[in-house]
Amino acid sequence: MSFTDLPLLLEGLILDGITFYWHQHISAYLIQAYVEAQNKLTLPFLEKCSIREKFKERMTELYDYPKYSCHFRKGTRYFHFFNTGLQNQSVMYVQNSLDDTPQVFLDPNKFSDDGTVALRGYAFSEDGEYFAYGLSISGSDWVTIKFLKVDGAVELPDTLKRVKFSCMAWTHDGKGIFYNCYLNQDGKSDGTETSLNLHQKLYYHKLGFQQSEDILCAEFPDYPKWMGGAEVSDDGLYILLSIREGCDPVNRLWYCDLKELPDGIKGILPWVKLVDNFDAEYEYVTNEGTVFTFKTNLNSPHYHLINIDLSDPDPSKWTTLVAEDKKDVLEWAGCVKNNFLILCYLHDVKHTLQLHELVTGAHLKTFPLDVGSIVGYSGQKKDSEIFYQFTSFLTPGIIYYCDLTKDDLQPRIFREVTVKGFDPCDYQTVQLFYPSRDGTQIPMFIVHKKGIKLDNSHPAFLYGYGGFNISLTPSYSVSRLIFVKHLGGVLAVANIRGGGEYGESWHKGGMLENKQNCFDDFQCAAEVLIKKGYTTTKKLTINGGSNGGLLVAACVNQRPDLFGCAVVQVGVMDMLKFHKFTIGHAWTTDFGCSDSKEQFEYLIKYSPLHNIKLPAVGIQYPAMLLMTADHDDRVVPLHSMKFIATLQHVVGQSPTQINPLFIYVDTKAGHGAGKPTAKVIQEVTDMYAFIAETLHLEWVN
Ligand code: X97
Repeated sequence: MSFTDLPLLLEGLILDGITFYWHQHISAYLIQAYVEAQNKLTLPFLEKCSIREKFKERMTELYDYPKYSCHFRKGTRYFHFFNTGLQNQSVMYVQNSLDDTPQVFLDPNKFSDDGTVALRGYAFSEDGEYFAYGLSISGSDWVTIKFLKVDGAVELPDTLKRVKFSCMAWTHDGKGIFYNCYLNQDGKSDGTETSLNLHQKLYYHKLGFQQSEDILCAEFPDYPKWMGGAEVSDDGLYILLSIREGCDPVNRLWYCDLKELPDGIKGILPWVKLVDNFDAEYEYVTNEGTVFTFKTNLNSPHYHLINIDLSDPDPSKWTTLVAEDKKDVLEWAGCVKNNFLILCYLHDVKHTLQLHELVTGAHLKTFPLDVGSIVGYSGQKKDSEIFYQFTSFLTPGIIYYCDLTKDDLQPRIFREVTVKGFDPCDYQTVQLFYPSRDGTQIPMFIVHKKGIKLDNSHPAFLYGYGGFNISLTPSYSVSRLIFVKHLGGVLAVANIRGGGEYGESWHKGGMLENKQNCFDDFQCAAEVLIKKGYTTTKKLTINGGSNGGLLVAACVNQRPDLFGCAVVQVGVMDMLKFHKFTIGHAWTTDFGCSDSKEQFEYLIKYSPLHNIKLPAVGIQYPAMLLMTADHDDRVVPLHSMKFIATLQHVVGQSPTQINPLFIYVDTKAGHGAGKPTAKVIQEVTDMYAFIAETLHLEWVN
């Protein structure tokens, strides 16, 4: 069947009467034809971008540096992930002691030839002898869980399907795991479907049994959006159930005392409802007997630690273990060496790491740390050592090791990697604070070559996200550094509202009826870059993905004159219908929902799809590249497709619109997680090739 057969075929169907099946069939066919036609326009444009080959060559060369994760101990062994440089997926290694030679434990590159099958989540049994791991195909959120016996990495026959947004928690007897799945979905579930994910259930899988025999442990038939993830306490005696109904940092906290189950797990667990409202978030840290420590934002937007005694659980009896810091945000807490706590704080968008006493909460030590982020940590309550990984804009990675049995508690460098081709001394990172439209001070990082003149001559790349309590801390990116080094660029990352940079109040400042603050903050960032002499409108690119794609598209609609180029990755474009597809309903916590009149009123004001209009005379839309993928089941590709169709129809037809308006839809790819290196390199190559071509940037050696 060819594209031209379509009208005939459609007509025939209308005469026959369209059944639902045929309707779906034809929609899929039409969409595929549409995507192919769009890609056929975009690819030749990208292919003729003058720097494309050079960028890919340099990216391949510079990305080829060793990438390590922290080592972590499980049972009697140590594990870590390692990528030699360009391997599509990182390989998991095992060793008996830190001095031993690491052996390959699990090589995800063997899962597929093109690297499109990725590891998504894993869990070791308490004794470290069994390993459960998730596999995701083509970037989809759907996961299949498999099992290995760790000794010899022997595959077990157990396979769990239709798993999504799942916990993986072993009971300490090593007999099985808790996991979540959606068994009620009709039709395909390969990540190309758009059907809603509702009625997630919690199961217990007993090793050696069929999935059909798994034990249903929690379900919420009256609350289709609830998702209950299980965790096993450090002492193995309790199951904790965190129930969420969206992406807000709030959860109910139910638990089950395994002592109450002399016959083991046989059905729905007898849950005790410790917290049965969505007023705050409670994250389990550890427990000593019945006294449980939680990290919470209850009456504390910057988070703090509390103790709750299960034998006297009335909220009036809850006590503060580590008080809220009025400036810094407590991001996570872990227990190590039985009676120590490791606390990671965010201080003006930079991480700090502290050691505290578990019993009193007292501060013992702050680990020395450069300006940047902690992106990896390992250390369990029963361990007496920790590993943590540091990164920043100009530091690819340093892994520290600290033996807590030593009196000096002095961390030492365990691994440090460098990237040949970038001397950090040639570049400079600055953090500035600028006022947004309403006067709120917004932090922004800027990275550029040392000694540049602020004469508005430089191309700039401005990145943002602005939502879901997610903070953008400094990170290392080879592609962005190539932009800085070889395209003479200025990299800017704006920590706009909606993120978690200053706790829950910063998040709330950019959600629901305050969402416009995100766009204002981002547009003010662009104006600051121009006012301070870094760049000019014509040389400014804005970029964001997912919720950040929404940000970029909304800003382009509101200020088409302010940007030269915009790259929108896997963006949310239809704010009136996003809740109708896959897990979209979970985002109503940040966005609101068009089913409510009040929320409709503010959504319609900025929804990218509904705010495309011909700009005023003399103004055109910036060059735009939308990127999405066929297996993105987080933000389904229809968002980008409807947006580009409308944009090309409304704006593209105008004779004064010279800048190109393109979409590229990748295949065998999803929202981003687990993307193989080959695809990552191709994606950034296309993105920067497009930027350089449309902004007329020259490659400098
Ligand atoms: C999600 O859409 C994740 C969807 C699945 N999910 C929830 N709640 C989470 C979870 O609905 O993983 C959760 C995730 C982040 C923060 C808080 C909760 C959960 C559920 C049960 C247990 C633990 C966690 N996310 C957003 C996304 O992808 C932002 C990050 C996660 N978006 C795409 C938002 C708009 C565009």
